[in-house]
Amino acid sequence: MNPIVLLAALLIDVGNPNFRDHLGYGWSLNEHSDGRTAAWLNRMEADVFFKIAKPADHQLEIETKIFQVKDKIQNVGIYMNGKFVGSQLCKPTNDYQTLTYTVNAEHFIKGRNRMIIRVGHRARPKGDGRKLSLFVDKIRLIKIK
Ligand SMILES: [Ca+2]
Repeated sequence: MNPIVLLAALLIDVGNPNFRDHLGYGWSLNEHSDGRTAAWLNRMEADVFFKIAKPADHQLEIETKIFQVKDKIQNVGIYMNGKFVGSQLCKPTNDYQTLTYTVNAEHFIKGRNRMIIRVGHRARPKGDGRKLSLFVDKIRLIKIK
């Protein structure tokens, strides 16, 4: 675990080997692309682990590019410590986008937290053996109050 704490924000730089301990089940390998470090989700859900000293309301931001599945709008749901937080529909774009969620204090626990990112769709790109959905660059948790 190697979180950078800045202004009460927790940043997980996905794709950077120094942050790999934050990622559990559901992630493909670390990659470099578009001048960024990132990793694909290659399952329907993926685990993210992080530590919090004291539960508080946070804004969660996931900076990601999606693998577009024909005729489908990607839907991304978040579970924190087993409790459903919310879901967002992704914009159908090949650019990076930031998905934001409000996570209330009661969703967190003091110490090690487990977040699950759950996707609605994944698909196999041509020439790639994996079934992909989100290419995640950064995950931020920003304290609201
Ligand atoms: Ca990154």
